[in-house]
Amino acid sequence: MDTQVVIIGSGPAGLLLSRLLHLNGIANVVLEHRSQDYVLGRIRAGVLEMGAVDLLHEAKVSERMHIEGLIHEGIEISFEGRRHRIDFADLTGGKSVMIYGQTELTRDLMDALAEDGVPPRYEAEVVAIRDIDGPRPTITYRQNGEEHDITGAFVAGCDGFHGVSRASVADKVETFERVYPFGWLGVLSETPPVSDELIYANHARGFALCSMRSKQVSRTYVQCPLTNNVEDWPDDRFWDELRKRLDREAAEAMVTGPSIEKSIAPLRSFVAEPMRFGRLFLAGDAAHIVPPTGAKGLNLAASDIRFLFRALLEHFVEGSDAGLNAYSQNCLSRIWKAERFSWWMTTLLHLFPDDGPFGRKLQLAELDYLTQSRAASTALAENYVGLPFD
Ligand code: RFL
Ligand code: PHB
Repeated sequence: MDTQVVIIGSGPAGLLLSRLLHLNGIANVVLEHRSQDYVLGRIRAGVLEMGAVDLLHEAKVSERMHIEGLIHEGIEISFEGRRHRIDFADLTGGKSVMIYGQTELTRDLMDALAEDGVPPRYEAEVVAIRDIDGPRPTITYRQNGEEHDITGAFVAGCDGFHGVSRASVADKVETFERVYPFGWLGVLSETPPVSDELIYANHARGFALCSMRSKQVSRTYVQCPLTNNVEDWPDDRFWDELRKRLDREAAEAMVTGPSIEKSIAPLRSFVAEPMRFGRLFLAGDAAHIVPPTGAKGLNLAASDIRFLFRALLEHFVEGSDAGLNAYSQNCLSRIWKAERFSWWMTTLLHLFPDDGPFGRKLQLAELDYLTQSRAASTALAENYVGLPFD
């Protein structure tokens, strides 16, 4: 079989690219290793920048998001028993973020592709990518125990951090990495959120985050050792620990309930350079990872896709390769700024046991400065709502 663009992976990056290309008459096939239910069962991001919201609008999948999503014009930072609001609207000239779960966005994209008769091929694991320097790369995938080949003009490697795309060019990639000495234990529960906005808490016992998926569903996290398993954290222990890391008012307002989902995620900063290898383009988590503290992972995947989609359109419609040639550089310039911001927020808010009392004092001084200085608050707000998509 032959198509114009072969897309590996049906995470937000792959689905969004497929949808945008399809709407513009560019034939593509998405190959996804896992089942549709498995992909929809992964609980991940919840915060969208307006640049990502605009792209979903362009992809004609924003209707439900605009009804069910929540607009947030600020976040709260908690430390030393008090909460301080960072007012995005005031500090950035009216900007805000959208709270809408990655699961919902994924479902909207999958539904739209299925309705148009071009759904991803699920349970189709890509095992080899060949001839990326020739005119027609070949992708081999395994489905129902059989191997199939598909060729295309371009390959989009949207297969996440553990995918085959980056691995297939391992000898040509330069990587930059920082691994953090802790993880996030996340709990999804059918309980009303503690506050109307997200609370990011710095505490001597470790970081905590109170987020949400709706006015009835909470998503909460606590920093935990990497050696922990979810079995170490029965619901009662989780809620007790979270309560201890919040200010008294929030702790008292907290409504607890059984967890619907519970998982531990490691924290990592990672960038692969470049992002283009002949006719193979890496996008999203396949090329970079940020710790979730700045809520940037999904948003970076969306901005990569915006650059890649525009570049492919330019190639197929106008016959120009300028966008494809600039892809890696355009993406990386934005990615490194999000890497810096996510690293900074992680460093500011988590407990780093090896930093000792001096490190802790510096953290508290910086938090104090951040919440008192308009200039410092503005820098946080500007990055959190998202730097321009191009
Ligand atoms: P994905 O979503 O990992 O999708 C990759 C897909 O590729 C498939 N695949 C293959 N398919 C075929 N053949 C192969 N050989 C394949 N190998 C892999 C996989 O099965 C998968 O379906 O990558 P994508 O599309 O780049 O999307 C990235 C985002 O999912 C990720 O950056 C965010 O979830 C990160 N993230 C957050 N981002 C935000 O912008 N805001 C947030 O609030 C936020 N919170 C989070 C997060 C990530 C978290 N975890 C668990 C990592 C919170 C958490 C806890
Ligand atoms: C989430 O709702 O899952 C979430 C929100 C903000 C973050 C990370 C995760 O920084």
